Amino acid sequence: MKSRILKIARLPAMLDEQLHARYTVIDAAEDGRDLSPATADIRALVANGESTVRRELIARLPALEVIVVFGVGYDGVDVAAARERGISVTHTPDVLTDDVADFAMTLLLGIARNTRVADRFARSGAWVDGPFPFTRKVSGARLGIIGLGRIGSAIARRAAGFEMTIAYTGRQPQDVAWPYYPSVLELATAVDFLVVAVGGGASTHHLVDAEVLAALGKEGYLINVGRGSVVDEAALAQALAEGRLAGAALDVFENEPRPHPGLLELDNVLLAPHSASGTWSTRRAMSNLVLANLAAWAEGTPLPTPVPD
Ligand code: NAP
Ligand code: 8YV
Repeated sequence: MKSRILKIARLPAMLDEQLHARYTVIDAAEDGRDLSPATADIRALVANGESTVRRELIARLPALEVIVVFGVGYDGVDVAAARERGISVTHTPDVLTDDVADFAMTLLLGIARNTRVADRFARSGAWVDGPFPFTRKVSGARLGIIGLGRIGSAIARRAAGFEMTIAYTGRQPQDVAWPYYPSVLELATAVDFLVVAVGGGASTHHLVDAEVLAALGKEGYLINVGRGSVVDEAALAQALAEGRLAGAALDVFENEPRPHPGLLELDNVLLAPHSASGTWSTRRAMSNLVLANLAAWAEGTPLPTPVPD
């Protein structure tokens, strides 16, 4: 008999098909709030990077053994509550690193060179009346990275190809040649482009606040491919609208799928719908890793990619 698994995330069709072929899949809303009472025998839960798996949901699943996240970020999962019950949590590190780093550079180049507005300008006929306004050179500029992990390091390697000067912050210095700044504020003061590559959760909430944006200054740019919760989005919208920041390019938002309304009409903003890892090959690799973690759980073998302790 197929195991019954609970799915609380929208997943790619290629993964959905495989899940349905191998398991009996119970679909619930993104945070499990429309869960039917028939949950006593559910032993596996599939979520994604945006899902919230709170203590209350875990408590409603008395037989739960594993939470499998389609995504590397698992800040929505109450890992402490899972651990208390001996429930394993897995995620999909590494396979998406290249795409997210590529996309961070896409956003950085796009906002600096104003490609969104340039496209509109070329299409609209405005070009007939004169040339496009000058933009900001990227090569050789100063880049600051918040979170020099898998993705942050991949961004740094790409930026080195643009001869950018690289610096970073995190909870502690790493064994790299790039200079370490002990705080986001000090890093923001020293760079032209500040990239968020850190995950969400209480310890990173609003690391980029009004003070950091002021330190980045009116010539500075913010890029966020980490989590929306890391940036005070209202403060960001205000700084951009008042010309106290040159621009921002964002893939993630505090209240997805609804970016702060103050960002929507601004030309010095480039927005993407949390799509940094959204290529066919990466989503296939993430799907395969989800299936591999579920298969290992079902067979009682070691899980390929558990979240770190
Ligand atoms: P990772 O390798 O664990 O890197 C996270 C980095 O953040 C580490 O270098 C860590 O360094 C630093 N960090 C952790 N807590 C911190 C804190 N409180 N203050 C400052 N720095 C802190 O993870 P990854 O694979 O690079 O992924 C990073 C994040 O990217 C994910 O968690 C996810 O939120 C996001 N992401 C977004 C997308 C997207 O579609 N936009 C896709 C994938 C991932 P220290 O431990 O030295 O502090
Ligand atoms: C995905 C992500 O978009 O891996 C993460 O943490 O945020 C992204 O890769 C997401 O998990 C899929 O919904």
